Amino acid sequence: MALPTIPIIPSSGGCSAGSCGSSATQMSGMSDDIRRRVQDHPCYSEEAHHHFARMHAAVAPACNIQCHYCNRKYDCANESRPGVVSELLTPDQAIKKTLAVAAAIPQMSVLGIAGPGDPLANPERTFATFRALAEKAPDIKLCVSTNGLALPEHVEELAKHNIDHVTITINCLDPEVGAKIYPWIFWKNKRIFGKEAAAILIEQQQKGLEMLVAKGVLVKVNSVMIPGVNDEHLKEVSKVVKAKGAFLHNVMPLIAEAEHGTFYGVMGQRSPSPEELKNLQDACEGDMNMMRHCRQCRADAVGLLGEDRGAEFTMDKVEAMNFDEDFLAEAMARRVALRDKVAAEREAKHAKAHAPQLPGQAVITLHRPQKSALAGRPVLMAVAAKGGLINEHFGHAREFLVYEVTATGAKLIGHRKTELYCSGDDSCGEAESVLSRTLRALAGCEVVLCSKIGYEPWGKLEAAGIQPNGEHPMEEIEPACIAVWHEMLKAGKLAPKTESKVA
Ligand code: CLF
Ligand code: SF4
Repeated sequence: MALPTIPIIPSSGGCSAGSCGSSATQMSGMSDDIRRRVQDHPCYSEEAHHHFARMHAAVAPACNIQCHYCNRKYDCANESRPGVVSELLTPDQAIKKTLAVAAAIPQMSVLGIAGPGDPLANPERTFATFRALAEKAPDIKLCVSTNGLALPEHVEELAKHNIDHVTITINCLDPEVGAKIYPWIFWKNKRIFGKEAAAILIEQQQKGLEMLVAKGVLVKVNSVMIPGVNDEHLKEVSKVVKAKGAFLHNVMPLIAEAEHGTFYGVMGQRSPSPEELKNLQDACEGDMNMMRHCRQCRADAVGLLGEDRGAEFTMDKVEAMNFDEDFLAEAMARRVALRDKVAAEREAKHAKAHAPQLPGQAVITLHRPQKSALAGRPVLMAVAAKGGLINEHFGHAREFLVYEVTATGAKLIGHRKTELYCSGDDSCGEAESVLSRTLRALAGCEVVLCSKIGYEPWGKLEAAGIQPNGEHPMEEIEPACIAVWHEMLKAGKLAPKTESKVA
């Protein structure tokens, strides 16, 4: 099947730092080749994550190392939140499921293999899946996430299959630190423990990174932030991987719950707070592009980041489908048409953001800083949105995107997960406690933007020092946040804070 031509979204040249979101900033210094490779990848481009979906094929059960944050009954913490993989797939099943998902979800642009073990500890299954999909759905990008131990021996094979997005989880450069994260590795038919094991793993990761960069493969580095173990050390990791040519660094919070049965969970190792995570990401950012929109998804995730449509594609449903040539060609044509449409919309948006200003024209709707606004302080705003638009009811939101809004623009800094507050049944006795948990999840935010909100949560948010705002339904996130920031400035609410309003 012939590979369709991919239109390139033009560089947002002239974009001042942060003035149209971190993704645009990230894209502005790139060559056309790199832009083409990342513009539709929901993990490598923040802007793309509003529009494009990924799917993980869970074909890799085994792992060649042990991480203290992992219990494989609960999935791969390299790339997933805790949760069992519902179905472990054979390569044949994975190929069918991928084609079924790519036919039903035209936003799907990437197939990743991220577990539940390590893809390169299961090379036959991993490469059999990639090989067949490269032939049957050549427009889908192939992506792999690995702990790096077996990476150097597979670099040639990865390059041969045109897999140009590789994630390596690198948690340390120092074996002393590594020994606190990895109790053992399985290396050359032997189990090796402690510092010696960590030293081998680190050497293999760094060698693999250098080899991939030399081949022109785009490398993202994931790091798990473990307070008191590697948090300070990750600044050095960020500098080194950037110097070696990594494209993006994704610092993720440790997930450690006793019920997951992981070493850290059982031992009570704490996870970082959202503020600690942001501070570390900010400290690393000076040296490289940081990913802020990771959802730590499952090794069998399906759909846009932050949603899971896996239940729609169980193998019994997939096996009943017919995948003839016409079916595959039509599905690919739908995907390509959607990508063209999104590219045109994004181009129009960038053109608008960088259009010359007419005399007397209001500037507040553009993502552009105003000199008069420079006195205002940064404000965290939580947004209930999908597809880049503020289109979610407060009570229906399963997550809120968190933006830091300043005089220079709105920048995504993370997300907060919530439980569904509103099930449509107003008498739900659970509502109170779920709402309380949502309020806790939004700690530190001063504004919540959503399409609609009920009377009761409105009052509770206000009492917690968070201003609800339903004035921008169906608007794009960044201009709406900036408009709210300017309203706050005008109302005199942006004087420097002396203490946090929210506990
Ligand atoms: Fe999957 Fe990873 Fe590829 Fe993305 S996920 S293999 S790069 S397609 Fe993305 Fe999920 Fe975060 Fe991974 S949000 S956990 S970074
Ligand atoms: Fe678990 Fe992934 Fe670590 Fe292997 S590399 S132990 S699957 S988190």
